[in-house]
Amino acid sequence: MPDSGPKQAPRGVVTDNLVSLQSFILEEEARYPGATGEFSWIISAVSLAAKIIAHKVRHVRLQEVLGEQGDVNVQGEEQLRMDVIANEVIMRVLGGRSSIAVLGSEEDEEPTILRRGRDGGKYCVLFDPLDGSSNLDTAVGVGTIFTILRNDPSIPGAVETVCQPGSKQVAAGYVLYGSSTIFVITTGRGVHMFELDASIGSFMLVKRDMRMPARKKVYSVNEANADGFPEPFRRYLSWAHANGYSSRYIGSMVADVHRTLVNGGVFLYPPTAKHPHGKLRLLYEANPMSFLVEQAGGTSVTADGRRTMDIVPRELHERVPLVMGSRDEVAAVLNA
Ligand code: P6P
Repeated sequence: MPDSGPKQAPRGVVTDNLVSLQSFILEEEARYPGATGEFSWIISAVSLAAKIIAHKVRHVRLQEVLGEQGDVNVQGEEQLRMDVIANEVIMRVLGGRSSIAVLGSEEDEEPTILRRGRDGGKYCVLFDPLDGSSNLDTAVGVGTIFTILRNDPSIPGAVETVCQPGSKQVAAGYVLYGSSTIFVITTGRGVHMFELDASIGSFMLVKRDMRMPARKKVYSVNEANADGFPEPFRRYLSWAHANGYSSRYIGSMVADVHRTLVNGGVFLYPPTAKHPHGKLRLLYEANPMSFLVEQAGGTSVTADGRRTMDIVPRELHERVPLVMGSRDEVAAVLNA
């Protein structure tokens, strides 16, 4: 009798197993015999920070942490109390992980050196602690974006160490504090989505190997800036209007990119009059999102069509114009 294909599990054996983020990362780690568990510890720390931030985000009014901090951050933006709180949570949780050499945050002008390579600092972690936080007062989804790079002990300066092209990322992901708390991550082997089950305090796997549709007639851009877009982007918008596209824009990158990752479409932040080099930051916004988008079958380029993850950063807070999303939709922007 020829093999009838995959063996059916014996009766009574559950096959759609419950997998937590913790067990998923350990499962991934087991694929690498030489793995020391240090990388898994970092993901575990990001997960812990995300749970703490999620709780605070969901009670900003009751805990009276809405509103401005009264300072301006390195970006020249009004710092919100929750920006500072989220930043401190991540710094305090990740700071305790012995395998981290450097931490870089959107909120801090300079990176923080925790330990040298010779003292065990194998990785660098960059993050935007609370992206889109200006939306908190209207209870719109906000997020945390992170990326993990290898530390190169031969490079003396912290900034030079973290200024690596996106293609060097070891892992990247985001947490969306939306109608549910979603953790999305890639370690270079596909994109996987987890949802926080607050009743047990665990992120549970809800989607392995997310794949973006190649096409979806949705574009996501702040059209109020259109007059300042370079001509090709204005041409694209006219083409999209004439070809039945819908527009979806939340103004919170994690929410806009998550929708694009799940449903397909294209997310753009072109050069504008106010931000001629784009508004989004290359190292801790564009690169991690580009890693996820590419791993899900999409593409991510800058305004001149270069692959985002090939750009060699020159500084920690470098900005870049961005076009990312479904493969054919990005091509439609570039060919407009
Ligand atoms: P605009 C939030 O401030 C942010 O950095 C991203 O989350 C978002 O995609 C973008 O800026 C929105 O910018 O100019 O459209 O308000």
